[in-house]
Amino acid sequence: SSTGSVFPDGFLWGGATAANQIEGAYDEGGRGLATSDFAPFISREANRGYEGDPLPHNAMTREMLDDALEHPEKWNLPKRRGIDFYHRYREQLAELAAMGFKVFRMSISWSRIFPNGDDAEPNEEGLDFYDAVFDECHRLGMEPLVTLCHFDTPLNLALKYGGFKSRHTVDAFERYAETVFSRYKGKVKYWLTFNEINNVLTNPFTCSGVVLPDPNDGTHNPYKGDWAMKYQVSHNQFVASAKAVIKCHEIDPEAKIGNMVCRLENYAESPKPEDQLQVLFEDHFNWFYSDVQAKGEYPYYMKRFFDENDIHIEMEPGDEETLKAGTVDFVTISYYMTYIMRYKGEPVPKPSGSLVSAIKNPYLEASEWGWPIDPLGFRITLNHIYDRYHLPIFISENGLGAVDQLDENGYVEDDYRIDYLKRHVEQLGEAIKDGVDVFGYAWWGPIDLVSSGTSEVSKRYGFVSVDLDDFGNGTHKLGRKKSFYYYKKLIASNGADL
Ligand code: P53
Repeated sequence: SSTGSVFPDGFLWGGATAANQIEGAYDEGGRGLATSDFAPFISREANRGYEGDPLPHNAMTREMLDDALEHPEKWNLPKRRGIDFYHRYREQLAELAAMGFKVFRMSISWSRIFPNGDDAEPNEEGLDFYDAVFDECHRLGMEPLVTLCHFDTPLNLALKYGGFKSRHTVDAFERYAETVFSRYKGKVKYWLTFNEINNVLTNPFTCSGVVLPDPNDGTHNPYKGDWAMKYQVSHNQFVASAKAVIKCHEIDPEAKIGNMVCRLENYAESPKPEDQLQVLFEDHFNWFYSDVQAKGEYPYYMKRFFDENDIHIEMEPGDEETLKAGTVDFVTISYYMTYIMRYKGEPVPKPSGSLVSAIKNPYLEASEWGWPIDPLGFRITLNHIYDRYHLPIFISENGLGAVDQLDENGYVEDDYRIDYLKRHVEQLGEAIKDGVDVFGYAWWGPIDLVSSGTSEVSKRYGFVSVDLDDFGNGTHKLGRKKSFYYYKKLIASNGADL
């Protein structure tokens, strides 16, 4: 490897995005509506009000959805606008390439390809758009790493079938996956199936197209959720993911396909054995997702939870074989923070998604959104994952959302972001020295974009700034923050120059 660097040669440095958070143009190019087009803006003040209260931010009920469909003008729906990547991808990608990016993680908007999810033919204009984007990535020396479904199920599938509650949606997904694998064969080497597949537990609408009837019926509450439904949806998505893996290998044997989980690393609140036991329970709820996708079968530890909670997974004939045949080539995670566990007396899946641990870690500082900053936890989690699967790991997301005071050039001295990056890359290097096989690192939101949890643009992650506010005002002019130059130097030295 290059002088002074612990990172292997060819390490994929770069950044990650999602269609629903950057593209905009929600009603152009033949695109159909997606669940993400109904994720309302939630102000920082309102968001703060949720602290300690396990309500997901981007929950959408039937009632809210109907209202937003009928009176969109009453709602601020920033994911319809994104950062206008659809029209401005050339200049935006050029800025990322200027930092020396080797990889650009993005997602395809399913409803650009199949506007209703279950159309007879794909939308050629949508297919063309991604051809152009992938070509541009290659021209700029960046490998596209593409998520099939990142929180944006076609709305029609949500309304007609309850999204992934139904096997119809599984079939539609397989068809969509097959279509893009064939179309982009040779152009895309790395694929991911579902973004943060485990977030169905807290955000079934966003993640899986499940329209919830009523916010007070318990389905929104991660402690009291409708577990039977959520685990059935999980099963259906496991099958959909495995089918996509199988198709991908058939269509393009050169391509590699991975999964993506929101990694929840848990610490016990105290040395009390009961707290350790709670950690074990909570770990299981998180490992469950990567265990099924990486090992191809249901782990032993879920059976008791399912039995005691009257959860009966409906499997179709062949599902078990599909899961076994459709294991992923590599494992990917998002890593933002760690969580503290206190004994609850029974195994109860904890909140994930945009929800921070209810118990604060006194040893850690937190972001302005209350997300604890824990670089050592990154090293710990990487070792745990590698120990469990011995599969190559890609970091799909890691990053810091902050309020930036941008000057008239879109510049800000964002030392807080540099510090977060530096400390996490340091620990990534330690994990590699420990022997963990990591082949790439994608910073979440290398260009400012729309937040997933709250649809804020003012929760900025970027090294590149975008002149845009939470209400769609702004020129879209791009700027380079101090962190832009830091990351550029870091990449140029293959991680040696921190
Ligand atoms: P935002 C919550 C906690 C950890 C990861 O999140 C999460 C979420 C979802 O809100 O999701 C991932 O934008 C997700 C991205 C998202 C990013 O983390 O809420 O895959 O789409 O933007 C950061 O600050």
